[in-house]
Amino acid sequence: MTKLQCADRVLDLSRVQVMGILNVTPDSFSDGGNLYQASRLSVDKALVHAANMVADGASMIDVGGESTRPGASPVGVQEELDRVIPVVERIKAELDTLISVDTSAPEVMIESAKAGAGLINDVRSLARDGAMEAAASTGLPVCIMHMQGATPATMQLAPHYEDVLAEVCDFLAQRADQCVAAGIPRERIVVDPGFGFGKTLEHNLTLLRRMDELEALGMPILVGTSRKTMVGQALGREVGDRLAGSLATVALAIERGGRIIRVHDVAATADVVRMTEAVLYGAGQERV
Ligand code: 7PJ
Repeated sequence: MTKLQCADRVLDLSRVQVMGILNVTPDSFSDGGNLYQASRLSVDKALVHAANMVADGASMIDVGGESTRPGASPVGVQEELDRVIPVVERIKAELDTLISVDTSAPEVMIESAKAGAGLINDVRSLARDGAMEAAASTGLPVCIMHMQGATPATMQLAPHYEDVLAEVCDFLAQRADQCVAAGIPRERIVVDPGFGFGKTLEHNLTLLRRMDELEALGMPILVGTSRKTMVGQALGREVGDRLAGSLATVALAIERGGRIIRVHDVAATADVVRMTEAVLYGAGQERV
């Protein structure tokens, strides 16, 4: 479980790794205008942002072309391909880093793998038609995430659980079994409790408090709390003012077994990761 084989790269999970978020949606890297196009300029900007995150300590870049914010509208496959693939190709050509692709679309999984991606990150846990087969055919590791409700458009309507930890844990265990049955080796599966995906503030806080219970699944845990509404609600902060709150969740998540930390603010997070690991395991020591 300490090493993840990602195409031609190996991710060492004996140390906590930082995943930098690279959104390639119209509101993030467009050149203005209504229709996003993978113009040279926008791909250049995405590359610069990725390079900065790598320099700041990210060991992988998560490229996402679909907005999964609550209530977001769906994106067509061709549009998602047009957003994502040129950026994956550029990062692969110019940066020495692992590329992850945040997608639920089988076509995007397959084309991303051809373009050099090393990890598939699907908030819908490969539930779309053909997604599990597509992911398996790439041979890449996958991150499966818990979400209550079928889609981001509806997930926040009325989240309800009897026991949020048990339900998230059961879901991930079942989904992992299905992945294995579809030909994805268990050693290539990463699990994620899905902070903010069909959960109230109290659900999210409980999930984080008891996240160590997910370690029993025996698969590496990815954590994504960066700038999320749970931080905003707990602190009463707008999205641009959630760094300190997000960092607190990172330290707590690492203590509870988080191995990959998905964030916007890489430099600050990398320091929190190193400091937390130093306290937990001693300076310069590795957890095995
Ligand atoms: C997550 C994600 C997450 C994983 C997003 C946002 C929303 N992938 N993609 N886990 N969140 N694995 O970043 O606010 O929590 S998009």
